[in-house]
Amino acid sequence: MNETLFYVFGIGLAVSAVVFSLIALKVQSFPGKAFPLVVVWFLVLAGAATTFAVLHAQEEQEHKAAELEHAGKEIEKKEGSEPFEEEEAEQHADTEGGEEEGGSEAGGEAAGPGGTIELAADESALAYDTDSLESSAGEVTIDFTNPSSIGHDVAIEKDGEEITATEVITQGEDSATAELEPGSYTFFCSVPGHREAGMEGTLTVR
Ligand SMILES: [Cu+2]
Repeated sequence: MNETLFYVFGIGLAVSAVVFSLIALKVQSFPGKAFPLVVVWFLVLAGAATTFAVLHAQEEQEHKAAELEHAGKEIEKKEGSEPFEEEEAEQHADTEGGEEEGGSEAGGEAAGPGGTIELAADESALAYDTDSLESSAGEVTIDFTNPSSIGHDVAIEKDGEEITATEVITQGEDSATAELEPGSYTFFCSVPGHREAGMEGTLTVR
């Protein structure tokens, strides 16, 4: 609106200048007595054109300010939504990690570093030096020491099924190795009567 009025008064000003110049060229006495009127006419046109030019500039500034504000709000919206997306991504990653951990347990594969467990028999009694062993899953080796002259061994079983066992030895050492997945196993001495006498314990594989 202000832009249109600016052009109307601006063009009016230019046309007036040309028209008055032509009149002045043809009519020697012009402007003569009409001079104040011509001055007022130009002042009004110039003033109006300037006013609407300023109003138009203000309108443009307001328009730009509004655009900037709108853009700012969009940026705020985006910034506001980003943390949520990141949280979602983190939660998703956590879930995946949990699935992977669960998968290895349910998969039944002995994935892991495994390790070596030390176990010894008592020198005189029908007993081991512990009834509780622990290992990480994987290739697990049991290093068995028997300082007694009574023969002993170490066997590992799960759900009543023997997985591995050392030789029955006296005053010596032997080892047994097996791929073990996480779970609870039983270790025991297979020499008749020894397990019943107390030579057994629990091997926990994690
Ligand atoms: Cu034994």
